[in-house]
Amino acid sequence: MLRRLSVAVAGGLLLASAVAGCGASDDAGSGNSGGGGDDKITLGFSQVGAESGWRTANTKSVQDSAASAGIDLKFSDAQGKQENQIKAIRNFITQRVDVIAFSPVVESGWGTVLKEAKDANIPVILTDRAIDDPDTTLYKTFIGSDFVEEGKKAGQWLVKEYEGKTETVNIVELQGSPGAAPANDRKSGFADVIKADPKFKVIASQTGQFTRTDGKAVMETFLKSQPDIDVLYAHNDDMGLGAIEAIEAAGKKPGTDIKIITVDAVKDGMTALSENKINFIVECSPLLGPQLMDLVKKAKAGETIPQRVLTEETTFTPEQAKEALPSRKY
Ligand code: GZL
Repeated sequence: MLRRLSVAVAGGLLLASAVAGCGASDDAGSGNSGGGGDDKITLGFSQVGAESGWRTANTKSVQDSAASAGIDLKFSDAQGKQENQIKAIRNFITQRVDVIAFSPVVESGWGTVLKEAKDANIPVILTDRAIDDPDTTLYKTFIGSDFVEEGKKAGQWLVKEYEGKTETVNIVELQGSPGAAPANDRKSGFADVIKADPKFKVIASQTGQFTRTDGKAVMETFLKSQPDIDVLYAHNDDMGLGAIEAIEAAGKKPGTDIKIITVDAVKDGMTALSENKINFIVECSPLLGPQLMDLVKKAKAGETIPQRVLTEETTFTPEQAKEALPSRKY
């Protein structure tokens, strides 16, 4: 599904909707294009890891877009560890890359290494996830979703789904990886909306590390310890898909016996949604590559960049998933 690239700048905020599939070129961008010529921009990129379908699609978008933009990409996979990201950023500084971009695996603990990048006069761009450091001069911009809004959209769907009902709604929650901005914010956004009605009760909430394996294991424990679960809210599709396996193994019907809300809208999640095994998905686009490369060029050229580039996303019901699936790029 193609959405027009709409750009509106207001108070340093650039609103750009991810144009699904447009920027991520189809050629198999190799990513590491080796040492660039003099005028070629070199970008050091530290990725969280490869924990989910979303992350895989995000990595492809960054690598393909760098290749299409003629940017020399030095790509590092942190395997989910902050210390690996800090090491990678220090290596990028030593290598004197032109720009550093990264998706912070957790919100805290970045001040020291980003100060080193700033002292080395290397611009830094945050992609996908934000940090909680109050010093916003440590990075040029943050391009990514509003995770609080995503949590609110999930809560709003639930409120609507149970409108007029009075009986208690028992909710279990699979949180993303501890300390990650999407985990913190999707939890708070959802809680903010459902707190308006005391019938909604979160009876269990635990991290599933954004992975299918952990999502399945934690859902198994929920099913054993909670006799009456009405709803699962999973902070990403992958944990929701793992939970579906556990729910089916327990002889229950996902999407019917236990309603499921997830976030991301990757292909496997959308397929489960189209089969009514998931009831509602809040989209979080991984296709940040094209906009990131534009920002990298602007940062290198010393141009003014909005402090926040917000990616615009939508939501999907089973019917909408059926329509969107054929053209889904990830
Ligand atoms: C969100 C991203 C999250 C996805 C997960 O922008 O950081 O991390 O929702 C991924 O699937 O693991």
